[in-house]
Amino acid sequence: NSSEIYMTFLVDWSVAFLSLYDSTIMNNVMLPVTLSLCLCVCIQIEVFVKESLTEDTTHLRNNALHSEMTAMLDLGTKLHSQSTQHIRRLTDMETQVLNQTSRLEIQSLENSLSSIKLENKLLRQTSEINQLRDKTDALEQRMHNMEARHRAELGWIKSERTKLQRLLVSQSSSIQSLEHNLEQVITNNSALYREQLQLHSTINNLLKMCPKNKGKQIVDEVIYAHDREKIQDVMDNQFRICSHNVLINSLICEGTLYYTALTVYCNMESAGGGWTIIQLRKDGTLDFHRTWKEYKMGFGSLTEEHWLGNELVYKLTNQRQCTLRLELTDWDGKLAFSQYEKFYLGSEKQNYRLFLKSYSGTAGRQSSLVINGADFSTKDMDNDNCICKCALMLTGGWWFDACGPSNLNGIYYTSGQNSGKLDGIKWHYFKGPNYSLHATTMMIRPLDF
Ligand SMILES: [Ca+2]
Repeated sequence: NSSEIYMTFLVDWSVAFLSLYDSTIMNNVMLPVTLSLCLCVCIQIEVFVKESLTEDTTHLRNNALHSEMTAMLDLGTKLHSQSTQHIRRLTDMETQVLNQTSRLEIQSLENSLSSIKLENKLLRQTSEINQLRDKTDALEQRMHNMEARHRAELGWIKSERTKLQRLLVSQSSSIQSLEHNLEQVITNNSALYREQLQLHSTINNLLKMCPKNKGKQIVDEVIYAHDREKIQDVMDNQFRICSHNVLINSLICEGTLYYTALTVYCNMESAGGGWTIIQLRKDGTLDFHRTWKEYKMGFGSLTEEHWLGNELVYKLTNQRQCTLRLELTDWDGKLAFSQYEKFYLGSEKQNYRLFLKSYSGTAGRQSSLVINGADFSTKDMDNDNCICKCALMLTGGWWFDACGPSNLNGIYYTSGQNSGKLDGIKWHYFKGPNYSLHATTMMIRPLDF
C-alpha cells in the first residue's frame, strides 16, 4: 500500500542522504546546503511518520480498547455476580451474626441482672452477718461481765459461808456453855424459890404477930393449901369484894399446893360495877410492846396503865363464867363500849385462845374482836393467821387474826398524832382502821353478878 511505498522511498532517501552527509563532511564545502536539505527531509519524514502513526495507533488502540473493554465487561460481569453472591453470603452471615449478637446480648443482660440480684443478696447477707456478729460480740461481752460478777459473788458467798461456819462453831460452843450455866441457874433458882417461900411465911407470921399493921393493903398474902376455909372465902368473894382487891392464884412447888392472894384494880361504877380490870390505858406512860412471858405474867402498876396477865385471866375466866366489857374513849372525849356476855381464855398450851359470845355495845355495830376466836401473839410468839408477824408489824400482844380489826395494845399516839396510824390503839368498827384511841379499859366480872 501507499504508506509502505512512501516509507521505502523515505528510507532510500535517508540512505542517500546519509551517504551524502558523509561525503559532505569529507569536504565541508556544501555543508550548509546539505544541512538545510537534510532538515527539510527530516521534517517531511516526521510529518509523514506522525500522520501514519496517528491513524494506525488510533485504530489499533480502538481495537485493543474494544477487546479490553469486552474482557473488562466480562470480568466486571463475573466480578459483579461474584460480589453479589459474596454480598448475599455476607448479608446472611451478618444476619446470623446479628441474631447471635442479640441473643448473646440478651443472655448477657439476663446474666448481669441475675448477677446484680446475687450481688444484692450477697450484700444483704453480709450486712446480716455483720449484725449477727455485732450481736454475738455484745452477748459475749455481757456473758463475760456476768461471769465476772458471778465469780465475785461466789467468792463473797464462799467467804461469808466460811465466816458463818466459824461463827456457828463458836456459837455452838457458847450455847453449850450457856446450857450448862442455865442448868446451874435452874438448880440455884429452885433453891432460891424455896428460900423465898420460907421467907414469905416468916413475914406472914410476923405480920400476924403485929396487929396494928395498917400499910399492908398492897402486900400479897400467901394462903396455904390446908387453910380450906380461907381459900373458899376468897374464891367466893373474889369478884364481889372487889374493894378488898383480893384474887386467888395457885402454884404447885415440890408437891405442895400454895394459894396466893393477889391485888387487882376494880371498877365499881360502870354498868352496876364489880368489874375486875384486866387492861388499862390512859396516858401512854407504859410500853406495851412486850414478850410472851410479860403478857403471861402481866406488867404495869394496878392504879396506872397495866396488863393483868393472861395466866391469871385464864384462871379467873375458867373458874366461873365471865362477861367482858371494853370501854373506849376517843380524842373528842366520846365514850363508847363493847360487851361480850360470855368470855374466857384457853390455857397457855392453847396460846391463850379467845372465846366470845353475844356481842353488844356502842363501839360499832359489829365486833372488833375476832368473834370466832383467835390465838394470842406477841413479838416473840407468832400464832396469828398471817404469813407475816402481826405483833411485830402492829406492835403489842393481842388476839390477831390476819391481822384483824383491833389491837388495844398498840402504840399510844398523842392528840394530833393519832390519825393515819396502823399500829396505834385500834378498834376498827368504832373509829376506823387507822385511828388511835385516847383511853381504853378491859374488865371482867362473873356472868351471874
Ligand atoms: Ca404469822
